[in-house]
Amino acid sequence: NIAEIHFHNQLSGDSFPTMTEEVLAGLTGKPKHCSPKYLYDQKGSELFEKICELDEYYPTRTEETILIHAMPEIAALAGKDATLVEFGSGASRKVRLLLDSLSINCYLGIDISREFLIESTRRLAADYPWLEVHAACADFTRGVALPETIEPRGLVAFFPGSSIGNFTPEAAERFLKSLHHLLPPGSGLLIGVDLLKDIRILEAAYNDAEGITAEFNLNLLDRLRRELGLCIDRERFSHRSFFNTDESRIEMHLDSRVAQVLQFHGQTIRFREGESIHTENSYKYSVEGFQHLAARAGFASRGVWTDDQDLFSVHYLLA
Ligand code: AVJ
Repeated sequence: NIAEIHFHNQLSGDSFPTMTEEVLAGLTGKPKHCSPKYLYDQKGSELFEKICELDEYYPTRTEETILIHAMPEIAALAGKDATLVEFGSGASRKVRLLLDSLSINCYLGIDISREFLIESTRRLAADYPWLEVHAACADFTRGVALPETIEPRGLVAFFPGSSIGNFTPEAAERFLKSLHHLLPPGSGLLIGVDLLKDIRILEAAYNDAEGITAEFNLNLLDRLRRELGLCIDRERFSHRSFFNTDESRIEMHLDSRVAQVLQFHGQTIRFREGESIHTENSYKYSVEGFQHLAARAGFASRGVWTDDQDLFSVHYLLA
């Protein structure tokens, strides 16, 4: 049972800046930081799937419940014979809910994690034999483009999981503007957005008891060591995440347990004891706050659904 997918490689190895340059700029920056997209190598993508199943990590199951309840309305908004484009498709699990209930001919999954993307979309193609399945390996933080073989008609973009929260509000607005530019008028954007809530619930979701989130964060160091040859020791760092109320975001950091010095491409990188690498932001919004942001990017709200505890929101926006 061989399932065919159409694969598009949009991650060119020599695109500027390269991973080495970006990581070097982050580690020599003040404060030190690293883009969260580098959390998703094969191992990182697998660890993220484990996070999604944790008791403390409410976003995944809450978004799924909301989607199931809202499905009749979403189906009416999406119309017939749609092409579904998923940003950050990961394990392509949530999209199955849409494929089961909407009228979709063609699916394009876009993800930065190549092997993970290919495996997930192959499984999808095997399970939905009538579906035309495309996979594009791309870093959509550098801009969005559709492969030429995708017809830009009846498009529904799907951006689940509150991955939009990784962008600052300004960058989120720029990203949504570029999506708005890409989508022909009448296209939809179905987007999951995590909501502001009790700080204890938020902080527990990023500090799980099993330590999977810590493992996910620390895996970044293993990746930098393996792929870039950076001599960095995970034993010398610890995971920390907390809610920054002023910025309305969860921050994830890797704190240096000791004072240490690293050499990387002719640069000296010094850490004070306790100094951190800021590895992720996860912004939280109110429903209205996100609707305003989307409106500034040119989108009109056609529907918004939440769960009964107001943990998470799903928006249907019209381009
Ligand atoms: C995939 C970016 C939505 O911010 O909740 C989960 C990533 N980081 N636990 C999030 C994440 C730590 C996740 N997003």
